[in-house]
Amino acid sequence: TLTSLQLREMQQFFDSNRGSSEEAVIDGQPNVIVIQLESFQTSVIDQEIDGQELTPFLNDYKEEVMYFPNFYHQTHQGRTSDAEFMLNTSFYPLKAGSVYTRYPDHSYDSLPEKMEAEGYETAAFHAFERTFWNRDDVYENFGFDHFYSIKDFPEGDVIGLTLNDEDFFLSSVDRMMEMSDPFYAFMVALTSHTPYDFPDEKKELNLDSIDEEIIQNYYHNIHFVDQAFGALINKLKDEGIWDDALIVAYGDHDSGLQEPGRDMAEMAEAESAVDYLNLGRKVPLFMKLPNMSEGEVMEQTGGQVDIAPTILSLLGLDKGYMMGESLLSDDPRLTVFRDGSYIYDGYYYEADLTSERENGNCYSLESEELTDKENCAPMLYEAASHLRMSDTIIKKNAVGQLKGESIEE
Ligand code: GP9
Repeated sequence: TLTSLQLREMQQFFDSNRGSSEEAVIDGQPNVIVIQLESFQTSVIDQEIDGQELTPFLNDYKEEVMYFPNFYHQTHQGRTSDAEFMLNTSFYPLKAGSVYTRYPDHSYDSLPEKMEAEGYETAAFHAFERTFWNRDDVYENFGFDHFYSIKDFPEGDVIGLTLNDEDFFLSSVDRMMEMSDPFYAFMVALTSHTPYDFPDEKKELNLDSIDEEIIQNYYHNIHFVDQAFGALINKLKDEGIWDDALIVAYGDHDSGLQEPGRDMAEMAEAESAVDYLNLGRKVPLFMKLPNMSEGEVMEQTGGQVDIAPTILSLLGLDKGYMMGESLLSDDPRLTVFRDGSYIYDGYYYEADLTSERENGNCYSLESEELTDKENCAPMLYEAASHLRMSDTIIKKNAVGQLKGESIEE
């Protein structure tokens, strides 16, 4: 259990982190569809190789919806499971391992539970083995009503680890149509998973100018997922689900192929620490509000812990015990990475992993130059305390105690 001192500190944090109630709220109860894309980094959006667009569908899609180009993944060793965990709980990943494998039965003020309390039917979709990353237990604990795993999908072409994303997306929509409105559907795509092997007969791009075959294959995967995502959106439109729904799509984490000296870094002309931050940490986020008539580029910075609070704020619901903040509030928000680095108000603090936390470097995001450490100093304590509080709450399974529930010994 939490000590009374911890309880007081955390209650103060959550009270001050409640957010403003002045943000726009959607009328009624829209269906909510969240799509997590595998190893999908922002650098591929609008990227052309020898005149060929990698993501032609998404390049157009961002003109139709809210697009967040300054959005960062906060995953760590748990990779895909960390991204899912942040999406559904708005807590940070652990320093070592994955919450899914270390604490699969712990409870949170989770997105599915909150939505269910409002009358939503909830389902998670992932066309892979049910038990991988302990998803069967974790999803149940999060409060999902259904989990559609590989055994629930018709057979189709396999790319990489499992059923390809296009068949996965289209069959998932068939399942959604059997659910009662309003529903919350959480889809975890998988095609573009490392090591990115891709069938020759499905390759549409000529990427001969890239030396590294694994990077060529990553881009072939991305191009395929882009068109699969397009097929999903077209089906949602055809089936009449699109207009009224709130639809959120984002990348889970980077490709792991962007280190200095490799083709990807060279193509991006990455040099500064900020260039590498952008290449390795930015994942695209798209948000389509009900009856949206035109798109908007949302320049604010944020991270994956902020998605659930944004969804809840749009639905007019209290986020309760979540660490993140709505991306639609005007206040600058703190985006903390698991290694202690963070972004706040135009500055990037890069933690020095070899020595003391205070010895990191402070960069201006705009100029990409190293700046006076004082610019980053205001959030040094705050960033560390976010990670510490999140760890303590996860490990002690303390959300119930924070909510005032009686504690079972
Ligand atoms: C498999 C998938 C693996 O279900 O989640 O993705 P990873 O965590 O390796 O990125």
